[in-house]
Amino acid sequence: MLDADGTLSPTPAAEPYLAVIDALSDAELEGLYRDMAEIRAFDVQATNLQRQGQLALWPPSFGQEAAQVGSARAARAQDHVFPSYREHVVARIRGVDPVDIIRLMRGLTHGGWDPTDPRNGNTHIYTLVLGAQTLHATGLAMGLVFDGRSGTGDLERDEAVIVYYGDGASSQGDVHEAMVFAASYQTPEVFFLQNNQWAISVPVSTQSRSPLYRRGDGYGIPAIPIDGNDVLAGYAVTRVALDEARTGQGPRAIEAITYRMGAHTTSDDPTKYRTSDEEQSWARRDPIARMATYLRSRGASDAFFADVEASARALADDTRVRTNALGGVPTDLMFDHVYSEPHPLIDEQQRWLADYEASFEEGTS
Ligand SMILES: Cc1ncc(C[n+]2csc(CCOP(=O)(O)OP(=O)(O)O)c2C)c(N)n1
Repeated sequence: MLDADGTLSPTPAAEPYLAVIDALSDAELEGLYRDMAEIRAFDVQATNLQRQGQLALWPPSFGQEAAQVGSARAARAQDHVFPSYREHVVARIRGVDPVDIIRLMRGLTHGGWDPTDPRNGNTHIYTLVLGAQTLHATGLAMGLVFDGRSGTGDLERDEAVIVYYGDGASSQGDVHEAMVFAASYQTPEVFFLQNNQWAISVPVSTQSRSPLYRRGDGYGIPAIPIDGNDVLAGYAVTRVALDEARTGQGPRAIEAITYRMGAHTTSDDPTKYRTSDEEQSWARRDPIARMATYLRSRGASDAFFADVEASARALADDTRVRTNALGGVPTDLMFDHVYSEPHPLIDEQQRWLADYEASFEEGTS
């Protein structure tokens, strides 16, 4: 709907979705921009904190803000969200404290947050095993059908599931099994694929010889490709797909075509496998810049943009301060869940590590 230069010029294929966009107020449209700008500031801060040794690893979401914000804002409060490991703004929109993501990446917790805590908006924990969350999501969606919590015709109450995965993950068997079960049981579920062009160093052309959304056909799952750098498309198409799914029409698939502008994680060096021409051509399609242009054309004020910049900076500052105060990794944690009962070898290793840690001047590494 939104061109790379920020002009609203919907194609004929966008027609059925225009009413969904028209229903958004100015404040809601500005909110989509705010979500994207704030999470980018957070993401840059988290990357810097990793470089300063404050966390072990960081998977940047830089460049994928539109796909994530649009789809997350499209979900209703009662929906269930299954992220992979890069959906920082999805988690934030649902209520997860972004510092809980940092705690996970710092090694302080195994899960990061409690999905059953209502403050976390039914957001399940990050899944680093590629594609596994699609099975978890389908299982939950099947449960919704069995329990009559979906498909009653009440959009405000019926529950649906959205699951995020990547182009690389689409090659995992788990994703295919999840789609077969979803189609068989007509689950109220949206498979939201962010095709960010690269599975670490493997290009999407190696993962699939045909566009990924076309795989939906093979399972009998209606699938739609969208411009993943257009937050309006992400919002409208996901909103419709979730509502179709929750009304008992079965699962839907969306392929958001986007680009990972940063590294895969802070352990990766993308200059080894992609060209700066490619990076620059995608930078010209930046999702945040195009939404800014669109909002300005609708009359958004300088004061609005200044306010977003200030709140983005405040989020980044808060993240830095709270991360620096998180403290060291509790070394017992890694031994706690190896066996369900005490084990002499584990006890010995735990004692060794405690002695080793104590040998440092500060008593901790
Ligand atoms: C089952 C499994 N196999 C391999 C890996 C190693 N691995 C981590 S991320 C990744 C690439 C994932 O690419 P994609 O699904 O496109 O998601 P992106 O990281 O680009 O968002 C791989 C192969 C893993 N985590 N899990």
